Amino acid sequence: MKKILVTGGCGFIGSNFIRYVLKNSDYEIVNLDKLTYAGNLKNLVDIEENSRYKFYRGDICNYEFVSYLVDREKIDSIINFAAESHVDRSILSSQEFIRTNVIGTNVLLEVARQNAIERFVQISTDEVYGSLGPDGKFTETTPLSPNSPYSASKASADLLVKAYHHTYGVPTLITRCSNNYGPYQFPEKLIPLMIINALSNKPLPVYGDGMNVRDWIYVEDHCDAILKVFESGKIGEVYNIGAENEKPNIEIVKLILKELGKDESLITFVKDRPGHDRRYAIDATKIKEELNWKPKYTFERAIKETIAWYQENKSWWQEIISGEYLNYYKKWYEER
Ligand code: NAD
Ligand code: TDX
Repeated sequence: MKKILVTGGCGFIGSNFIRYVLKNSDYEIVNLDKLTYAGNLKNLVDIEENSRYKFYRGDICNYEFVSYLVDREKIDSIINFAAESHVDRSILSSQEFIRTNVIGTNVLLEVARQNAIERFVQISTDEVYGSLGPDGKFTETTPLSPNSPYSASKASADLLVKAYHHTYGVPTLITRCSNNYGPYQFPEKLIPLMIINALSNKPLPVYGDGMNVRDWIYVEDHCDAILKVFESGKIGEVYNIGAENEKPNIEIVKLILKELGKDESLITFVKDRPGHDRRYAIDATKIKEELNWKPKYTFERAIKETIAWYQENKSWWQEIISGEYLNYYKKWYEER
């Protein structure tokens, strides 16, 4: 049985991925997570007793610890989800983004090189390609042109991954996915933030004119695509992942309000995000044709399920939106 080191497995996508892999394969999973503000052990309570799962608290920037762990657990492959992931936080302060996203990835690559790891999958993002005008989509050959400290740190990590493959032959793969939504997403991100504010009858803060476009994919479809890339992707390659579902932000916000039976007067247009990318759109032809992947969920179905999940799991998010989250919310939405 192969053993995969999943980093950042207590975050949104990582926890969904671990659950998905335990259900749909027979791999063993070792989860390494620092438990930053975004990491939450409650995201995986239902599987913590699973005999194919083990958790370690630790930092991917800690070379000695990662080295020890990979050796001790006899890890075969690494899938790196661990990151600082929120664009707005990277605008307030970028240091942690460079540390975890760049230095942390470098540590993992070094350990992979020294331990002859069989496959190294880097979970990147469509944001490394920058911003699109009204037409066209990102393909795997679109030049990297990141615009935020977050996306610049992710693009830097991608370049290191490429260099470690080219120079040392580390067997790497990179995935670049569009915006995810689904259960366990931290409420700083658009969809959970709007659901939670609507449920709490608080203003829904829309940046700029609300016409920035994002391309949305249900998290389980993303997890399924990552597993396909992990198992069948060609070493050294990049795979875009997306579900052809572009929507202006304001449309998403109105849909959430409608679904919850709340009034559109809750919408508040607020100061724009500096350097706000206008549009993202993913061309996923390569993964569809080469790896026979396609999304299983329609947006109409999955957004309803997501809204219902937040309605049914109030205690999960109520615990989160106290403390650190309140400080961040105040700093970003009220003091800027
Ligand atoms: P998240 O912020 O919800 O989770 C990140 C996790 O990484 C947390 O559990 C955190 O504790 C952990 N972590 C942070 N720094 C660490 C460190 N130094 N060492 C060990 N663990 C650390 O993020 P997410 O939304 O689940 O994103 C996961 C990955 O997917 C990221 O690499 C992100 O760039 C990428 N991605 C996200 C999206 C999206 O829409 N959310 C889209 C495309 C790509
Ligand atoms: O309060 C808000 N108001 C608002 O109008 C927030 C939080 C966001 N927005 C807008 C900004 C974006 O146009 O909604 C859009 C989506 O914002 P985020 O949820 O912050 O996502 P985005 O910046 O697009 O980045 C996401 O997708 C790519 C993830 O956070 C990244 O980790 C991933 O790489």
